Amino acid sequence: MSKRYTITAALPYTNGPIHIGHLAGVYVPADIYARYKRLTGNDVAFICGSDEHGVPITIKAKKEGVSPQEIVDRYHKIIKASFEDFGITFDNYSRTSAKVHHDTASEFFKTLYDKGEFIEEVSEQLYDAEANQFLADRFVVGTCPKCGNEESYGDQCEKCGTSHNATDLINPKSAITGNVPSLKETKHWFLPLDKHEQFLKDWILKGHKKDWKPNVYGQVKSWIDDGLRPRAVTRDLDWGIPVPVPGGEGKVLYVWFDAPIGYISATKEWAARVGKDWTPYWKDEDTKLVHFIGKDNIVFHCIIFPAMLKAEGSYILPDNVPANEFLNLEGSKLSTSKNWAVWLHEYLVDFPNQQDVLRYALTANAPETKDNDFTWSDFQARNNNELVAIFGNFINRVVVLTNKYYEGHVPEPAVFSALDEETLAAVKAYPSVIESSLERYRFREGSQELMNLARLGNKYLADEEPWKLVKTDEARTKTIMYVALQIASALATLSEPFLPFTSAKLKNILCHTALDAESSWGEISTKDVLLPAGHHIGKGELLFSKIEDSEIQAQRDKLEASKVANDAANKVLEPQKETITFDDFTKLDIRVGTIPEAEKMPKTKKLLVLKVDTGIDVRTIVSGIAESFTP
Ligand code: B3M
Ligand code: ZN
Repeated sequence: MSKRYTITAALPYTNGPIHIGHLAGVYVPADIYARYKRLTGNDVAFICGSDEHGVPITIKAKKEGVSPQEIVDRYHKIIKASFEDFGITFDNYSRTSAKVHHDTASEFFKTLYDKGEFIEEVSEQLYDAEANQFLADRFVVGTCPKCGNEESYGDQCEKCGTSHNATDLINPKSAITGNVPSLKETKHWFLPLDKHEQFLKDWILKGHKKDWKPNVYGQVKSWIDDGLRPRAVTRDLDWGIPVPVPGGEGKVLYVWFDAPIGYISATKEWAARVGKDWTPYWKDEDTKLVHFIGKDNIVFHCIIFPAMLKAEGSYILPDNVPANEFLNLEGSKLSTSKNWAVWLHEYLVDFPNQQDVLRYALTANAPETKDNDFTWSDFQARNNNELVAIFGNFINRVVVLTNKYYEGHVPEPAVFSALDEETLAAVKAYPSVIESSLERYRFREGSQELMNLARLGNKYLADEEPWKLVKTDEARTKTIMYVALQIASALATLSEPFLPFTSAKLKNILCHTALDAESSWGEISTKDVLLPAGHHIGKGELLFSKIEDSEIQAQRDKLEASKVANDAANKVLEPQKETITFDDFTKLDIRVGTIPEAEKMPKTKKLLVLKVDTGIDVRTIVSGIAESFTP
């Protein structure tokens, strides 16, 4: 039955390009799900956009000496292009600097304000007097009160995922100056999460959310069990959405207040563009809202945003939040600052048109239930042993033999053997096998089921050996090729969510569009014939090609070079002498001299001969500055 789906993928912070960790954790699974839902006839809004507010962007801008706007403009473009390059089929990729978002977020805040849903309170907040700045979120680092991680941010500890107030940090330090902050009074608006505790308990713990992934359910339960407290949803910062109520001058909305509302504004923007009404996607109880995120975003999507939506009153709540764990790279944590990453735009330079290989390797090894490791050797094995040796090999044989024996026409089958019947029945079952994985957000399993279908085809051909039979039994050969072509056709359709570029190529080779009713997902289980006898297919093209050891080594070398550069940058030299005291220092006679005479040293390019008057004596100094200074 057709249903309406609002599928969101976490809005990436626009302070850098995106890497394989983002793709594996959020965007590939979300895209597989959205494509699958569309293919099975549902009404889908797949929504994302750039998260352009928040401290990470301000910090990056400060570091580069440019405006935050310049940073977000630069990375919004790069990130958007990467998503397009990898076939992520957002219905809308918006940005939180868009007017529609500023309006929507302001309005949302005002509604809660008018309903009396906030606590307005003057309290003491961390302040860096030297930087003349309140220290919120990533502007302050300290020890997490829950897990003891010494590098927790003011609003969230990335190690244990807990969200807290900056004043909860133990030994806080300013990320701007390194100073120990002082406390200064300021007014903010707080969302009383404690007030929503009962609702959250009923909704998540007592409700039907037991089908959420154990990692998500477990984290949420532990936070609720620990007790919830009011959280400030405004900040003393100058980059963000201005607080739209009296007394809010000079303050902005907390980025985690405005960002999830970005899903709503992006839906509005999309609906206006395609001439639809956005409201059912967010307000109709029959709509299924699903948030794809990484595990560090769980608290915001499972506690804070639902509390906001509930307090507002007119919105639906998420049906599921299938958060993934983290992906590591060759045994170490992915890191933007250490350049320990595989950047999507760089990958495509080294492996042009091989988006599906990365999509597949990341899905087959996705960090669904625990942190997982991406290694280049696994990437190579997934390509060479599965995509090339199984999927590609099967398709290649089918297409080449059909062209060779029947000039590209699907042959008329004779009598089906028991194995043929069994094989055709197995093909019919595959859509529901894959669906059952995807419905439970098990994308790894789904990708392996797809590969099993290719395996089935490959084994069928290897066992039946039509290339031998063709000399002796024409009728049997035709039947075998007919069966193999049905498998190929099912693969073309069922691979679309996982391997969209390959699926498009394969549909093109099999001339799917020439079929009366284009073979669709549902028809695979209901129709007896996918490619009818007489249907003409095209010539083959190789779907995948082998990746050589040298290509893999080049990638490892690239990572090794990052490590070397990084180690050099962080190298701490052992002190060669003891540190002197200031008194020792004052014993030095340091003088400013004047230069009464300077001339070029004959027969040299770089040297000037200087007379330097120190006030005590006049010395001659030869200095290598002649290329930059004239005498
Ligand atoms: N920008 C965090 C992140 O990039 C944040 C997600 C927002 S989703 C509303 O990990
Ligand atoms: Zn922690």
